[in-house]
Amino acid sequence: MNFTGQLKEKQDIVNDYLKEMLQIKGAPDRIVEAMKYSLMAGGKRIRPILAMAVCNGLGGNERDALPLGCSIELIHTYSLIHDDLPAMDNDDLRRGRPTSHVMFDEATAILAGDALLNYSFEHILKVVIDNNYASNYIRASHMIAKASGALGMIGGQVIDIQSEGKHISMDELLYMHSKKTGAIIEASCLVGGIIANKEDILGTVMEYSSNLGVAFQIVDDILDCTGDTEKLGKKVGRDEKKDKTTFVKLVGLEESKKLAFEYTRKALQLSNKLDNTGFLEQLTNYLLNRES
Ligand code: GRG
Repeated sequence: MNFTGQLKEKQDIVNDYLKEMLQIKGAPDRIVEAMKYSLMAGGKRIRPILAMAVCNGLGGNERDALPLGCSIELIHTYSLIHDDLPAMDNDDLRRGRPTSHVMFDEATAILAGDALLNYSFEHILKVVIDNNYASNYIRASHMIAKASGALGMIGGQVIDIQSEGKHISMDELLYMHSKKTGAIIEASCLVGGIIANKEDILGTVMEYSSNLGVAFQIVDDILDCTGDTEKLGKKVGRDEKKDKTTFVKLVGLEESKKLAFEYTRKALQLSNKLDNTGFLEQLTNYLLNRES
């Protein structure tokens, strides 16, 4: 099967698992509806797929990384809902649909994000219990919690908000994105390595994923300038409108493309140490050349 087929197969596995996860009985219909609305609106599912790919590449069973990978997808979706709120980026289109606060209302969007975050950790603990409190599952769970909190994604978001309308340096931009975007991408890959029980190679997984995270964010910035709303499922030109420092603003479009290529090249040098099936390499290239 070619890469596109393999990717689609993995996206289907993730989507089936997420659908099953959201069979929440007993909660008010409105909150479950709002959780499903954002979670099942599409999305590339790269975080759970990275967890599965690293796990598989290191000799584990990719299905073992699926439950924690999907918990990360819930955290990612909550961050998108909250990031789109009027108090943050105030966006009205996400994953090709009106954002949660537009479709429902602001209070429901806040609560849907909160509910996804809480449900993610409820599910993580269930996975730990189901695996007899195995230490690698506990370590992987700790990794996810740390990456999504003040030391990771939320910390990065705070720096992002504080930096709006200001000039920041390349080092500051890289630091902000290592937290805001990178921490969760790194945690996804590390979860794959930890679940595969390959502690000795986690340093390489970390290095691979931090390079991938930077490349991913640079491409995100480039797509905000050159991308197509229809394909991206979100409005373009938002960074400029909000006077954010981006890679494109700092070094220009052509240099940003070179930078994305360079970080991807560094990630690719490491991907073959993590996976001899070639899937991770193809996934890394796909993320550089994506249009959405
Ligand atoms: C509000 C708690 C809180 C955190 C916000 C991650 C984040 C921090 C905000 C998301 C907004 C954003 C544009 C982040 C930069 C890159 C990024 C994470 C893009 C979206 O990820 P994709 O491309 O989206 O994987 P899909 O829809 O494919 O899942």
